Amino acid sequence: MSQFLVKEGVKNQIRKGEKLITTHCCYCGMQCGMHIRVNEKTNKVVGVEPRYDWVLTRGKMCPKGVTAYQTVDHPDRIKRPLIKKNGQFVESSWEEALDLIERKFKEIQSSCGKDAVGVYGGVSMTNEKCYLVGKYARVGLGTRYIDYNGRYCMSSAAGGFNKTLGMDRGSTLPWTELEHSDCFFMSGTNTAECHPTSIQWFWKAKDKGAKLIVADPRETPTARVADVHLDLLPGTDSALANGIMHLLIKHDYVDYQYVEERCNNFAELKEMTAKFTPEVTSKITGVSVEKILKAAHIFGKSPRSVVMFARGVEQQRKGVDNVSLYTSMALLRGQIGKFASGVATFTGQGNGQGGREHGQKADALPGYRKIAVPEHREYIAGVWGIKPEELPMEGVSAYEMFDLMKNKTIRGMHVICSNPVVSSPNINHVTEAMKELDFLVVNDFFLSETAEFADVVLPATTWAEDEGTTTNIEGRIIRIRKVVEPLGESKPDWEILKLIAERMGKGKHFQYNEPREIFDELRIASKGGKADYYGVTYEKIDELDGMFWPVPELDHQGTPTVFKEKFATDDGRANLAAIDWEEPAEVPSREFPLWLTTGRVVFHYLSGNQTRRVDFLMEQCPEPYIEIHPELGSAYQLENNERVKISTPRGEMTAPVRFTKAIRNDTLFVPYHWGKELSINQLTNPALDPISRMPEFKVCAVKLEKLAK
Ligand SMILES: Nc1nc2c(c(=O)[nH]1)N[C@H]1C(S)=C(S)[C@@H](COP(=O)(O)OP(=O)(O)OC[C@H]3O[C@@H](n4cnc5c(=O)[nH]c(N)nc54)[C@H](O)[C@@H]3O)O[C@H]1N2
Ligand SMILES: Nc1nc2c(c(=O)[nH]1)N[C@H]1C(S)=C(S)[C@@H](COP(=O)(O)OP(=O)(O)OC[C@H]3O[C@@H](n4cnc5c(=O)[nH]c(N)nc54)[C@H](O)[C@@H]3O)O[C@H]1N2
Ligand code: SF4
Ligand SMILES: [Mo]
Repeated sequence: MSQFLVKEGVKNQIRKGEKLITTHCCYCGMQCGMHIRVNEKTNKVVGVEPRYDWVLTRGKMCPKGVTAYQTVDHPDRIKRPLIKKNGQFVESSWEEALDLIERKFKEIQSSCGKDAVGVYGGVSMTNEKCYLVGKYARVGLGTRYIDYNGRYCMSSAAGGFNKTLGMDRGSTLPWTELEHSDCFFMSGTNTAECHPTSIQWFWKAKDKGAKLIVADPRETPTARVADVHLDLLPGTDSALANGIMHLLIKHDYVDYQYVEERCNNFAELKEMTAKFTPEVTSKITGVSVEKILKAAHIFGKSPRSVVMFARGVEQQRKGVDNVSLYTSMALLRGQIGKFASGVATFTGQGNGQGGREHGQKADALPGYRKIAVPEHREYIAGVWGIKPEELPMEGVSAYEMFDLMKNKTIRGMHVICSNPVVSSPNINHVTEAMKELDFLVVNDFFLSETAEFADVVLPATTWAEDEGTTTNIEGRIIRIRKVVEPLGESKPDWEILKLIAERMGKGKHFQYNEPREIFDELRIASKGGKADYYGVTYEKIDELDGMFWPVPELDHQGTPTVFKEKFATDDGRANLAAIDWEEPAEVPSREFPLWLTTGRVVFHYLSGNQTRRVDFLMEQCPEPYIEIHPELGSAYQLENNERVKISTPRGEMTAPVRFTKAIRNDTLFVPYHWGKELSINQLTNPALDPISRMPEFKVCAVKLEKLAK
């Protein structure tokens, strides 16, 4: 076991009879540094200590991070493989579970073709595992159908960054520079609740006079501390960004030299934004003219600004457009590639950045290579020791895989590290699709709502029981250390995939004894790609407090700031976006008169399968609720906390209303961390962005009804 020796100043954090292992949190993209306390006698995880010397988070953690250790030894952990027999899960040996998987996968593939078994991955895993999921699907199973939960998370940011900048690194700058910025323009991010430890950097900057502009239909804890809160209608981001750019041009805030030297399409952008006068923008977005002007002047005057956004703007049918337009705002100001300025999306999951780079996506191969490009196929086939023609072609996106399950194109499925029965839009359809499967395997350490549908559940390890790397919100590759041995008979996902690949006759391509060997292969596979990890080693990560990709050579020190001289597009120039605003896929009607948006609370994580098992977090937030403005509440003759029914054309649920003046009076907000009848995803709209195939989780039309007493 690799114990990272804690540095001098930390010694007083060690208690007698315990050791501290240095690692990072398992949840969000901040990847806060922490030391996990282990009892030396029992070798059990007993607690956590903050890591003050970690460069990004400096000892800060949020309520999820400080309780994450409680999941490692949790009584609900799955300790042995489970096989469903007569509708009940029965513990089995690994041998029996693997025999069954081999038989079923082979049966399905020999009668219906290789593509009849699909893979659904996730990015709460290390880079080593995420990389291997892609290889497992293409080489181990030989299927084209693989996609992952990042499709619901980072795909529109990726689409927008690729279009405008030619490359998708979530942040163009290291966040330790944020304290020197003068202005943050944040849209659709509730960073105070979703990346709480990032706030210290914004406060540091604010203490020096920096300004904060927040666009969100709700006055979130993030918006509450803003200098300007742009309380826009859901689904109107493109109009807002166009409106701000209109004013940047009108008031001469454009960095013309930068635009001239480094950007394409300025004339088209100017023409498109011409009609987005403050009055027109205000009419579409519902934000007052005064606030729009104030925001544009603050942003326009700031020497160093960072445009930041998250799922609020990305989880829309026009998410890629929104990202492209917000990114263009930063380009017009000449900010990208410079100190303490740039553009960033708040990467969601712990390894949301690294996990999207190495081939879990239907159209992608490691290092951001493309599965449709012949030279890319050839290179990766070479690394994997197969012929290029053996490499399957592009499959379909996450939500579209459920359509293929429903129509029996996909008959067997392996879900690894995701809970799509809770986290997908329109889950009534997803549940129906799951029922059509002939055979479902799920890797998880807790029985999730998705695992309940499985024929076989394989006990995976938690993040504390294996080593590897993740890539944080900044694009910094860091180390996750093994803290304790796997509980019971659980195994790390890479080992599970290796065992199944062996059963499928592909064992020679999966000869790994430890994560480091997978990482070494990933380094080669990513070499020469946009997300180049070739020069990264575990030792250099330790030495340098993490490494920012690209790292193209062994003696390279990493790239904290990207696009300093040129962009990653073919001509090296950024593409400004000239894009009109379009309505969301579904807008309020007489029958469904209100807007519905969904998102997160600080106490829970994603589908909730982990955080709903932590008592402290459940005490703080036991169930979903509907945020509603008191004026709207009284128009419906409701009292605070009264249970109501809400419905859309796709489904309905009941939940208590929570009165708050911090939301627009035409919009409802519901957090999505619960399953089955408590899931707001019974109602959400699966309309997909045409480029990113990201569902419109953030906008649909909803009906609210008072329940009969
Ligand atoms: N506590 C907690 N933290 C998390 C997570 C978690 O589950 N819980 N998950 C992690 C992951 S995977 C992710 S992806 C991130 C997500 O992080 P965020 O994107 O910050 O979180 P959300 O709550 O989904 O949405 C952010 C905001 O978008 C607003 N919004 C809704 N509709 C619109 C719109 O049309 N336009 C604009 N501009 N804003 C809109 C919502 O009101 C909400 O406040 O958080 C990460 N961190
Ligand atoms: N309405 C609505 N829906 C949304 C969103 C929204 O804002 N609104 N946001 C979307 C976003 S941004 C995201 S990221 C998705 C996330 O959706 P999911 O991927 O479903 O989220 P998780 O709860 O993280 O699911 C991960 C599962 O894998 C398990 N797990 C964790 N680590 C490991 C591991 O290392 N190995 C294995 N085998 N299992 C592991 C956990 O116990 C859990 O059951 O939800 C999306 N859905
Ligand atoms: S901010 Fe994110 S990484 Fe940090 S402790 Fe909280 S959930 Fe974990
Ligand atoms: Mo996410």
